[in-house]
Amino acid sequence: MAPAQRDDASAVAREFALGGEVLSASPYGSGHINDTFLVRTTPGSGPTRFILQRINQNVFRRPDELMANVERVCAHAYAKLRAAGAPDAERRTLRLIPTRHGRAWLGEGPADRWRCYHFIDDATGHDVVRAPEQAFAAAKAFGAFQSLLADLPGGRLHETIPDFHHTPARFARFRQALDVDAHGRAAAAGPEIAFALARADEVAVVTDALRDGRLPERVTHNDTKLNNVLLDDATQEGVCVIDLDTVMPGSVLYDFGDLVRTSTSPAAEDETDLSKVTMQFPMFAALVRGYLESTRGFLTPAEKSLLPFAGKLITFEIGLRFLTDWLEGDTYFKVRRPGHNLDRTRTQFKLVASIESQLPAMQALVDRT
Ligand code: ADP
Ligand code: GN1
Ligand code: MG
Repeated sequence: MAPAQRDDASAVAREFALGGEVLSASPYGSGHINDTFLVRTTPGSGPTRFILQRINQNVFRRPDELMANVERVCAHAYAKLRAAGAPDAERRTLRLIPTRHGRAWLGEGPADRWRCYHFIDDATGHDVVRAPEQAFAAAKAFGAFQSLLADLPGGRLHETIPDFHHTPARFARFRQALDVDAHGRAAAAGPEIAFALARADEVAVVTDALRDGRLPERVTHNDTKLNNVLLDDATQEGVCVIDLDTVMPGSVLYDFGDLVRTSTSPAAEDETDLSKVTMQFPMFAALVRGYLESTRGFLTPAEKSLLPFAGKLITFEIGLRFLTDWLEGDTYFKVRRPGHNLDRTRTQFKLVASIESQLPAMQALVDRT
């Protein structure tokens, strides 16, 4: 996808019912998928900051289904929070700003799809975890989000990316990319490829259990990295879960697993000094406490027991996806330097190794909680 131009984004922002005049639209955030802009307006009847996003249609092939999901999820979450008397429901869930023509999003046919959200003030999405309190807050917020959507009316959500967390399918795609080696890159990733191949027999644990009914399907977020929940700048409390593009049927283990991947290591996802990458046990303990606090009412014993393994599985799966994208020529994730996806792979696999060495202790903690 061509990088979005600022001028484009300002012009697009004027298509939405923002209340004031658009002053600027600047690239914003560190997401790997969509083009995100912070829009500023003159004071009108309401707020002066908004988030404008162009949906990545290379990744999301059915953007109208995606937006239909987002619309339903936002409406349900907001209605429930208000009904529960939450004093700050406006900050606790994303809300779509309609277009000037009263539509929930902009674009149709082959055109780009754009949407606009209220800006959540005084809260931040962190790329790296700094304190157990942040891990606790993030896990509690994602658990509460699952709880909020447990009674979503209107039938099953669309699968915005089929088999998104089907680890065996991800593994098969990796094998295929390795066989083809279209860019002659496999030779440079010998240790990473060997690491992946050595773990082939563990990839189906969760998908098999879902298929056999040993684990329930639920509405899950599926992209619970730490920077996809905004934490209050003053209190570090979880304020708002964002990035709703992959909210769809899934397993809670996908969500908890990605929290372990992104909220236990003190190193960035693309850190090149691997000595910094480690699964910090106090962060894991905080994740477990936070997550169980908001999910105790519905989590089954089978789900709870697999929480530690899920951390390993999802970290491995995302590492596998980075490695596959590297082998396929960097067509999926945004990259900012040569070898970026390979660096990300190494970080994920180092973290997998760290989790593996602590898995018995992680399991013991969960089992006695
Ligand atoms: P991507 O799918 O590319 O990750 P996100 O939806 O996560 O895109 O948005 C990118 C970044 O923009 C987030 O990490 C967050 O910092 C910021 N952001 C997104 N929505 C909002 C919002 N409503 N209010 C404030 N910041 C937001
Ligand atoms: C992407 O959209 P973003 O940057 O929050 C990706 C996730 C990966 C993550 C790795 C739709 O998340 O699946 O885990 O990068 N999202 C999609 O950082 O593929
Ligand atoms: Mg994001």
